[in-house]
Amino acid sequence: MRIIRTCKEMNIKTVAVYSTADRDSMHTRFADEAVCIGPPQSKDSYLNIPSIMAAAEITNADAIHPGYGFLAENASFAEICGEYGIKFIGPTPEMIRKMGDKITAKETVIAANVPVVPGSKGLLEHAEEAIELSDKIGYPVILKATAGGGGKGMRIAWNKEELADAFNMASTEALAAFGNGGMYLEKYIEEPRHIEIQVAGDQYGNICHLSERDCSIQRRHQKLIEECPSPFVDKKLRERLGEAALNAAKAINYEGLGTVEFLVDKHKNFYFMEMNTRIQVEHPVTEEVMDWDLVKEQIKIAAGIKITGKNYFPTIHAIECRINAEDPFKNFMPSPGKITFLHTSKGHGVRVDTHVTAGYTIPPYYDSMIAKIICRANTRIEAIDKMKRALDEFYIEGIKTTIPFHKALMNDPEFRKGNFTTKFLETFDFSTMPKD
Ligand code: MV4
Repeated sequence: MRIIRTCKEMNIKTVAVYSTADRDSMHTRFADEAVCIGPPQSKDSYLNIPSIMAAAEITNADAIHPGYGFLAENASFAEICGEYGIKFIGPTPEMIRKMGDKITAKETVIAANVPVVPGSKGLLEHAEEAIELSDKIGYPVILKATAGGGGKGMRIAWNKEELADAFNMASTEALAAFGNGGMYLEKYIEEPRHIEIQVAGDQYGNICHLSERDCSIQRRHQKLIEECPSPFVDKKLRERLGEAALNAAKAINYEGLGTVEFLVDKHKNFYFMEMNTRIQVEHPVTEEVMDWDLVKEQIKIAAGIKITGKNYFPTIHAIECRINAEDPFKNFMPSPGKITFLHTSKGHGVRVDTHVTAGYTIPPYYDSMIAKIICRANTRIEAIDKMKRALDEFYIEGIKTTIPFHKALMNDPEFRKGNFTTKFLETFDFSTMPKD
């Protein structure tokens, strides 16, 4: 829906691809054409490259926008598009590869003077090497599986005694889980914030940043709330983060929209975490603050149009709540099913991005996110209070959603003050969620 909206505004014809489970999804109706690419299982449809290329061939597609899941950061897919003479709307396969591998990405940004967490250069050979290194960088340290990601295959060691066992157990678990037991080690940053910088680069070396998004409110490494600007970032830190993000992007001559993610500690030290070579779910908070259409920018860059290259700083505030088909009263258990009534929030400063309608059945096969509510206002508190009203106005029947959780969050005194880190939900009082 998000890509089709912008294409229509640019007078570009669109083809929607869908699995048999998504036959009734709004995007199949909204696109100019729709092609079924397979059964519900992602590996047979949305990850089925031959099927997707066949859909592009029979519709004579000039370009493919990969969205932000599935194949969006798959370098081979980007390569195959090139072989078919179809423009992949995003960076080159080389850029995707460089930032896709955590160790290579770190080496690349270290060479560009971007701060990274102190730790091992590459993979650790054995526990003794981990102990020797940790004596130098100091405890606590965190062991990370090179084949892990999104929080999987991470283990913290608070002292030397713990480290040896931690290393052997983490490596065994990683081998079992990912088929690769390779581990690396970093200084553990306690109670970090997750703050990311939006960057945009064209085909001519012009590159700019559009300031930060604070994505610290996460549950099991799933972002739930994002906002721009971050209540923790002052003007100086914003400039330093922006410069570091541009240095990381320039190091690979980045083309397209991308996001450089940082860990930020309580002393405002920041460390490169990873770079995402795609547009992100939370891009609307930047769009609402900067009044940019980031998908339009992606398409213009892909078409060889230049960008200005100047940086953008926020003067107003935007916040996004991800609405998932999950029951927050049952430990966020998935709640697929048929939506029997739907009224989405409207009014000044409220945007709802969704593909669902009344009568639509949420399939159990994919990510549980069904809508994003984004609110924009002059100040953070006004944006939060507008979000409270928008959450109150969002009527949906037939499935459970995380709306009660978001209502409680918008009322939480610490959240309202901007006092939160990635650990916030570990101590959040879920009993404050309204039952209605
Ligand atoms: C860390 C860290 C603290 N210190 N690395 C989690 C998933 C992956 N993106 C990296 N993660 C972390 N790496 C060091 N050296 C804490 C986390 C982390 C985290 C980071 C961002 C957002 C949410 C998080 C939740 C738990 C742990």
